[in-house]
Amino acid sequence: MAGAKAVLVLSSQLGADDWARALCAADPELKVRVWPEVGDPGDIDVIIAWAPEPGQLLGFPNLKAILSLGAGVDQVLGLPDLAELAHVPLCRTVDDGLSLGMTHYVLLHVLRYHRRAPELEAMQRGHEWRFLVADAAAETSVGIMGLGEMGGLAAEKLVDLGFAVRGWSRSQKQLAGIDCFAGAQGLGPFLAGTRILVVLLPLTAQTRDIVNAETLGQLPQGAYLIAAGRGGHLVEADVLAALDEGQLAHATLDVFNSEPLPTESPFWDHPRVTVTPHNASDSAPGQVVPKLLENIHRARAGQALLNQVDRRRGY
Ligand code: NDP
Ligand code: OXD
Repeated sequence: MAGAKAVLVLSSQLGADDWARALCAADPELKVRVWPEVGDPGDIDVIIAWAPEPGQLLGFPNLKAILSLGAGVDQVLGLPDLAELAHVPLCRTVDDGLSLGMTHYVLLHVLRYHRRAPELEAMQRGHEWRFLVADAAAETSVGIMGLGEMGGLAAEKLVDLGFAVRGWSRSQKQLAGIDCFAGAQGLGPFLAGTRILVVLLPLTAQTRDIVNAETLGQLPQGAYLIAAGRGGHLVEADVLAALDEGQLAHATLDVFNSEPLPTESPFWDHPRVTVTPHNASDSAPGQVVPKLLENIHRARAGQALLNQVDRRRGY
């Protein structure tokens, strides 16, 4: 296979041709193929993918690495193919631009709730002039589930803006200005003091369905939900019930059980739901390609890869 090594890009959702072009522009020597033009499967030593279809990762005898275009890898880890590929490392995307984009999304929607934008918009629709003020930021508690690349930066920026920030993670953290909670025993106390809940967890066996009647019921009444991790975190019927009962005042949802969100979903027309189309943040090829190239070189040189996923942990 010497001399014939090639990278295969497969992503129907994320513009595989654009990624292939960006890779070739950054490294003109690199041989890049785009699914389904695979050529000789024996040439393919690295696959770059977002959400492969079952079977798409199989049949490449010289595969050395799978590089995910997502920060989350549940859409790859969920494939039955992975059992046969236990020897092939899987890496995810970690990118400052992606974290910053997510931070903008979180700030946009936290500020929207903090400054009572939904009420102000309703007042405008009703031609109602009433002096409506926000609480002090220090009295508005924002709780972030997941203090990793996404949640960590968003939490830091919310602290800078004066909010009372708390975070929940798997392992205990000590972060300046943030009230940190961890593990199953930390979840209840974390939720009890959270007015605006931001979900930025990876989707794993432990976090699936974590936003449910029981956890929502532990928030103070009239809390807000901002969900931008994965749709599998949400028990959607419980979110709707919490909205209808007033346990949740409003929800901003970027991720759903089924995407694209089905046209018949009650979320579309719910007066207290903001729907965004899984666009909270995005990786720009220009920023991510150098990291993909670094991992391709490392895989070919037999070196440790960057941002390798711990498959047992699920993220
Ligand atoms: P990281 O792996 O950097 O961080 C994950 C965080 O979640 C860590 O703090 C981790 O804890 C915590 N966590 C994981 N499992 C548990 C658990 N069982 N209990 C408590 N905490 C847990 O991921 P990122 O921040 O890079 O990304 C998070 C997710 O955001 C992605 O998996 C993806 O699903 C989603 N995403 C969504 C986008 C969108 O546009 N909507 C864009 C990009 C990402 P610990 O620190 O202890 O390991
Ligand atoms: C990601 C995403 O995981 O865009 O990167 O959701």
